[in-house]
Amino acid sequence: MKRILTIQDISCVGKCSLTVALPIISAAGVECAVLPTAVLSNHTAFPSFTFCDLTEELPVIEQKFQELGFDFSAIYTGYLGSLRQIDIVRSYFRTFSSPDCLKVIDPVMADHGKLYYGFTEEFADNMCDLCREADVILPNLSEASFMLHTPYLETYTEEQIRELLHALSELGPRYAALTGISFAPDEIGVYAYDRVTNEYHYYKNEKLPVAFHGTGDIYASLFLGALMRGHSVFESLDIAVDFTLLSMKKTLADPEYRTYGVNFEQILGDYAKAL
Ligand code: PXL
Repeated sequence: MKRILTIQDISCVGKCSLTVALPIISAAGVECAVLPTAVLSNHTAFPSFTFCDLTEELPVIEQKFQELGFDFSAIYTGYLGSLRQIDIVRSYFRTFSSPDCLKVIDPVMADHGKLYYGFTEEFADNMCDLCREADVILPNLSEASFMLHTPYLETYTEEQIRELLHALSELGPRYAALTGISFAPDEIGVYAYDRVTNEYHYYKNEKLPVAFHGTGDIYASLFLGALMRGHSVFESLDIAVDFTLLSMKKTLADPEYRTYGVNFEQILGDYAKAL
């Protein structure tokens, strides 16, 4: 059984980051080791939250992992809270790097052209630097534009998306995948580029008229689970599109649904079977 390490915060309430990654990657039949970067009472889309920073513990844990000889088939990072945490993740990448350890970065920091609360352009530049060391990066269009210093595109052509992907892959990662790409009002999907084969890949499905918090984390976790189970990068991106949509549909069908969480639990059985 493969073991991956995911590095992100844990928010006690509000499904995102570790509370999403752990169940999804486990459902994929892959061991999910966790490195919590901070404990929040709830994610930051709620009106207020508490925050306990665990930064100083991360190098201590790194040293212990090294001493005990742990290795990982992938390191997957999501929401990181500070410049120092980016540096620490870089150190983890280097400490545990091997040709068999895939580095996957979801550079969580922005959406709809705006940085999330607490993030700065300096953070975006540092995250961009970290992305140079990854094998796969999964930004949305906002994150890509902050990292590349290009204007945020509300509407775009396929050519513009390909140019962005090319620029992202020039940073270093073999695969760059832009999430949330839509060329028609009723469809949305992922557009990806493989720098080595020079292949582009677009996969879309239905676009629902609602946005839920945490879907990016669900998407990245579904992707990694599929990848670790032996699907190709492009196949895994497609599987993640389909099951993210399915989990959003399950949420909408729930009379008590809240926009700050997705009922991904209800698709885990089918996801496991599909892998
Ligand atoms: O979904 C990304 C995410 C992760 N963790 C925390 C967040 C967010 C997005 O806002 O607030 C704490």
